[in-house]
Amino acid sequence: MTTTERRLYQFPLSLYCEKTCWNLDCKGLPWQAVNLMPGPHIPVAWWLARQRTLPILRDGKMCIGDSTAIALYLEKHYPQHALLPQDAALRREVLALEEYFDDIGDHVRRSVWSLAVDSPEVSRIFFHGYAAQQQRLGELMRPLLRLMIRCTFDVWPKQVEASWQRVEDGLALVESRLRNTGSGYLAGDRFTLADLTAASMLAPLIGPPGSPWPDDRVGIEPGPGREQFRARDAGRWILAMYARHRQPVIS
Ligand SMILES: N[C@@H](CCC(=O)N[C@@H](CS)C(=O)NCC(=O)O)C(=O)O
Repeated sequence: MTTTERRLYQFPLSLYCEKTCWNLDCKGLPWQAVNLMPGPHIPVAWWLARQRTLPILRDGKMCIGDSTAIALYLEKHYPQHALLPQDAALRREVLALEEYFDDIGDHVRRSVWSLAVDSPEVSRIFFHGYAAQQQRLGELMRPLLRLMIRCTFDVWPKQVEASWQRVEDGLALVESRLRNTGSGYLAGDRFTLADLTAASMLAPLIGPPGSPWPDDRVGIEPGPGREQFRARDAGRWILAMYARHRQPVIS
């Protein structure tokens, strides 16, 4: 299948879209990104997959929405470079971790947007990766963009405070799993969907090279916040997962 037959409808800065990009690259599958504008994406997403959120993968005649459903679809139809173990108990463990970290992604997104939503750079950060014309439009709709980010991701003080706690819980779970397995991976002794999900969901906190959020790309100075996350075991592990496993696999 060619890239034009496999398309990923996405927001370039979205952590759930990054999870699916990584998943496709891991499988060595060629694909093409279609970057949608927030707002106008809604009728397109509904038309494609009867849902509101991205990512949505179009694979030939199939349209699959939701990064977890996409991961399961890819595992079934493209078993090469398997991300789910054969062993039933280990597979359940991986799927449970995937579900947990998928949920943590929501809290990471709220927490990091709370730091960037009022920045004068907000539209440049959000529209990085879009065509020049879309970027200009994004600049014009800056106040609307801020409101959309706050309302869509619930970026309000009480929710943000609770989310930072959940982010801390997620980082602590990575650290305790690594101590338990001793293998450098969250479950078993090799890279699985659990590692891919945890690393991509937590990566916006530290911006590893190869992710959509390195310092120079989102325009955040490497300040004490990111340095603090990078210095702890979970942060070092996320950087290692990106360095070791984020390259496209040539099949
Ligand atoms: N659980 C979903 C979450 C997807 C999601 O929240 N996507 C966000 C972008 S990060 C989105 O499309 N938001 C737009 C909206 O809600 O209108 C998944 O794994 O795909």
